[in-house]
Amino acid sequence: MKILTLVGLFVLLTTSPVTNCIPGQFKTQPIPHYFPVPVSGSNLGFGPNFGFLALAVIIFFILLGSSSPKCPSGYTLYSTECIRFCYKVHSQVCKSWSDARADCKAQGADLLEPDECSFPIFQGLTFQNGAKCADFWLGAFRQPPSNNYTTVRGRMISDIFPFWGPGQPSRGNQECTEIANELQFRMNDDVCTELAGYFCQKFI
Ligand SMILES: [Ca+2]
Repeated sequence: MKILTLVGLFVLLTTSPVTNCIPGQFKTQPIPHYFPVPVSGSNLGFGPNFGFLALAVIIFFILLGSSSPKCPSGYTLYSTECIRFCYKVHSQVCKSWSDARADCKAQGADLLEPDECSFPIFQGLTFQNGAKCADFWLGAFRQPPSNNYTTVRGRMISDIFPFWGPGQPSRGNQECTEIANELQFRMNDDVCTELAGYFCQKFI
């Protein structure tokens, strides 16, 4: 739609009537001159139109550059001063962490990476409306024997990460991270083969 508007603007501006291009002697439609005006007697008729053509081109590229990318179908934009991405909540079919990640990847996304910028998305989160999964996998895990949790993009998550739930991470045989309903949607580590919903994240 924006492209059609721009094309219309382009056509309108570049086909506007040509007047005598002598300053102070406009007869029908005074048009400001942004380029030198042909001298009297040699009016070639391109002075004002050429100016508007250049202006239309400039406006076109300004609007083109300011157009924002859109999220894929089914995804919602999350945009703050801190971070910008698209996400999709899967709450109807509960999967293991590996299967959940595979599904996100099949959509050209990955499990949502927990960090200080993205975690506020879970504030006030409620899944009372038909969600079949209580907890939701996140894009962070550890690979034993390492005790360190890292995100799917390789960022370390320390034990003092402020969004861990009380007493977490508890480790043991728990190697994958989730948003835990019973922890008021704070982060928990859990057994990766447990079934949970998941958040897919796609950066744009
Ligand atoms: Ca735990």
